[in-house]
Amino acid sequence: MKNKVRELLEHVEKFSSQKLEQVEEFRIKMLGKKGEITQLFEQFKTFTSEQKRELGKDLNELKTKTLEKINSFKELLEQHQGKSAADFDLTMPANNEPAGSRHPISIMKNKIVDIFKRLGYTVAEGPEIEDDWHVFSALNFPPEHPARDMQDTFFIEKNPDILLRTHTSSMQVRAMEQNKPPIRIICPGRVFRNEAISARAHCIFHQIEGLYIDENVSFADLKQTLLYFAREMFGKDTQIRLRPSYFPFTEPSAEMDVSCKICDGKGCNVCKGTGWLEVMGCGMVDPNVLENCNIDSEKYTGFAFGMGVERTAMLKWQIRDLRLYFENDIRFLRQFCSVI
Ligand code: 2U9
Repeated sequence: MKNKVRELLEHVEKFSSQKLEQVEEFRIKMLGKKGEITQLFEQFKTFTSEQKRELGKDLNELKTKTLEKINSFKELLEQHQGKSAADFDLTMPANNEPAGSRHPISIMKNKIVDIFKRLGYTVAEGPEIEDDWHVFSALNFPPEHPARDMQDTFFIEKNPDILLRTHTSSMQVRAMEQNKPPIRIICPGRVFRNEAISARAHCIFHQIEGLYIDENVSFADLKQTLLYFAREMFGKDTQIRLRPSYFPFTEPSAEMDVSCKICDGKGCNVCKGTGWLEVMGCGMVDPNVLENCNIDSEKYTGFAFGMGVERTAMLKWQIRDLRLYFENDIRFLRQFCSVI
């Protein structure tokens, strides 16, 4: 009898129906005069006291669960009798499901965008499939320039003029072609590079680049803008430093580091003992780039900067492996429920 009780319990747990008649059929099959459970109770009467002690609890539980199931389905279906699908709000959240949350990359993207919006930047978005001009040539990468090798690009085999953008700078070129200064834009988006997937690299990642072009824009404006960003993002005591660097599209160019929050700049294993963490690249827009986009480089100057969204989130929340973003492990994602 023990096995039979277990088998029926499984059957009850699996039962589901959209029709009242089926629920009634199920009731008769289980609890009717000749129903399965009724018969078990008949059998039960003939058992010894010891057998009754062993099986009584399970049998009662089976009966209770069956009645609960039948009653809950009856109640639900009676409530909805005569209603069509149009009478239900299918967008209502399902009961008892924990609230979802944004992906950490989206949370970080929004945080960065919000900081620059407060400085008067507007968001500009554009195509992921681009052409050579907007990704390379307009940005001062001549055909044989070694800088082109700095980016391992996905080209379309049939037409090497078409490629997946390796940075969102292409969108900024489009904005410069279409608008007159002053231009103050921030360009978030997905970019593609031909890299093997590891803890530190991925062939798809997200960037945010900024561009400010007007009369008299100086390197001091760039530095103050980035200091504001760093303090909004990493805390008001954050220090920044700029180290000389090289990009084909900016001159001079620099890398911006922020002081390590973990050790307060003293040196720890997060900052590899240096006290500093590299956050982004930046520089003054090369006059050739301005001219390529029909902007008078005698009249206007500008600065630009770019950062990886995944990397910024890793620094902010100490995420150790880039692959965590793409694995959809709920134990990782759930940790960002309250961050927004
Ligand atoms: C125009 C002119 C100049 C955008 C810039 C960087 C420096 C930079 C990297 C950061 C990490 C890319 O995601 S990353 O690998 N970017 O260091 N980006 S200046 O400069 C521009 C953009 C548009 C018209």
